[in-house]
Amino acid sequence: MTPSNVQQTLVVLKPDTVQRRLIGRIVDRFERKGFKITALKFVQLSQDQAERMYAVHEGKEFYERLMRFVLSGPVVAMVLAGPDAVEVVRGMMGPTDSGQAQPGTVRGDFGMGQPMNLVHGSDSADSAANEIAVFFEPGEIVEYTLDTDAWTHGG
Ligand code: IDP
Ligand code: MG
Repeated sequence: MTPSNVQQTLVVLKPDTVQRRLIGRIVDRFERKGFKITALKFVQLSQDQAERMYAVHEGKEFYERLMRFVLSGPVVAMVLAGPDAVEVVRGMMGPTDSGQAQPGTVRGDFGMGQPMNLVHGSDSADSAANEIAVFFEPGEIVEYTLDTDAWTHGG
């Protein structure tokens, strides 16, 4: 078995997911894929958290609209662990514009555009570390073993 590059990544189920009652369906996809949930919370973002999460987009033409959207209702934030988690989660999400996303991806199956594209996933290991810190204290990340680890990634 090849050695696995186990990473942690931040996933946020955005306000449209919560309002459309799709939380369970989307979490289910990540669980079935084999990811391990190491932290999870249901939260209304503060302005400060939203600004930190989307700092790289400040000044872009869609920034104000994006802020209004992510602050419009509660979200689910979670940390997922697994081999190449950043890249694999991004693949499962699909491209930013849900209208262009392929069937089989979260955005392709449930979305029609942007900014309402259901899910956020970190785009690099560095972003993941910064974004996880926006939502979770280090003590809220739970390290544990699943009996199925060996069956999902040769643990
Ligand atoms: P990503 O979520 O696929 O990583 P980013 O480019 O990081 O996409 O943009 C962050 C979020 O901002 C997107 O998920 C989407 O909600 C929103 N967004 C990005 N580009 C546009 C746009 O051109 N129009 C409207 N909203 C956008
Ligand atoms: Mg992004």
